[in-house]
Amino acid sequence: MQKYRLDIPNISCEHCSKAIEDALSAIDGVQAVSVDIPDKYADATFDEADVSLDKIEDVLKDIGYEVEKKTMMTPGVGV
Ligand SMILES: [Cu+2]
Repeated sequence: MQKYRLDIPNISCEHCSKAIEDALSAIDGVQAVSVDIPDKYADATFDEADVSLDKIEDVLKDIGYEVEKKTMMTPGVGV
């Protein structure tokens, strides 16, 4: 399992948060999504056997959100 924090500068409101959560939750392999509106990031937890970070970025791009920076937040290897 991998967890990444994705900085997305154009997150601005509840609507953005909902759109991102819905789009990412619909992807096979994505386990958890949480969006922070004031700090403009989304945390995504996913199984890298089912989905790649590239795919997640593509889906975000399709709905109008460009990922500016990715930070690995995975708590431990093999978790
Ligand atoms: Cu918005």
